[in-house]
Amino acid sequence: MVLRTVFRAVIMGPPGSGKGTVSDRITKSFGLKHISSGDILRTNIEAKTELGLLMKSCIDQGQLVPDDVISRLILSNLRNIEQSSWLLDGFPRTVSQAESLESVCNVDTVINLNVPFVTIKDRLTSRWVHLASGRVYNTHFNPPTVPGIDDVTGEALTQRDDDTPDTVTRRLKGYEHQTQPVLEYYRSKGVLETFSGTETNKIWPHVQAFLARKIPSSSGGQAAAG
Ligand code: G5P
Ligand code: MG
Repeated sequence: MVLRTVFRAVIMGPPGSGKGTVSDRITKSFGLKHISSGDILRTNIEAKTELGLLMKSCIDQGQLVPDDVISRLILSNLRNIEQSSWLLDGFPRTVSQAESLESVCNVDTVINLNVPFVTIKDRLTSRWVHLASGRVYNTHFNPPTVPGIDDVTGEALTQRDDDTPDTVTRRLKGYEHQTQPVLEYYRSKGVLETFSGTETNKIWPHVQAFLARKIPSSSGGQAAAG
């Protein structure tokens, strides 16, 4: 009998904790497919889809979009890659979203980036992004080779509308009230792994070593015989 092995991970942490940065390293090292709820929403806004137009003001104000909308969107993305190993970034963000996810699959591990709020604020106001790919830069931490230009495509970088100081404060408050309970949810299921620190380059080797132990060697990217 041929067994199919897939690995399903979630990455959590406050806004600006480095989820996108660490996700990029995880996908490069382990081949998991990266699904970012924020990137999907921003792509919809950019393309002016009905969903994007409806959700734009919510996101720009630093509020969460409704649970039913985001759950439907993410679960439909997951259905397209159910034979692959994946990493979910930015979802689930409420206990209701975590329950929706659990209704379709179990999560193997939840990586929690525990970065102090004081560290975060400066990072976000100096962030630049390549919208189409979700690639993230920072004028201090990882600047693009040419200022304002994406290293890979040569296209222009932009700043996110929700990276203003006031909106960042609102997003951090929302995280405390709505998302921290999700950490408890996963802790009680025994799948939560927390990595604390103030620098991604110091946190990353621990995440990498943890995943190297955790991920079955046959499960990177595509489902494989196990
Ligand atoms: P997002 O897009 O999921 P957030 O707020 O969760 O947004 P964000 O802002 O994308 O998270 P991140 O991915 O955790 O942050 O961090 P990052 O981009 O990797 O790093 C931040 C910056 O710091 C970058 O410039 C990076 O280069 C730099 N950096 C990284 N490490 C270091 C370091 O060690 N040192 C320094 N100096 N810099 C560093 O969600 C956006 C919105 O979409 C909606 C909500 O409205 C949300 O606010 N949304 C949802 N709503 C409901 N439910 C959901 N599930 C939703 N998902 C998204
Ligand atoms: Mg992100």
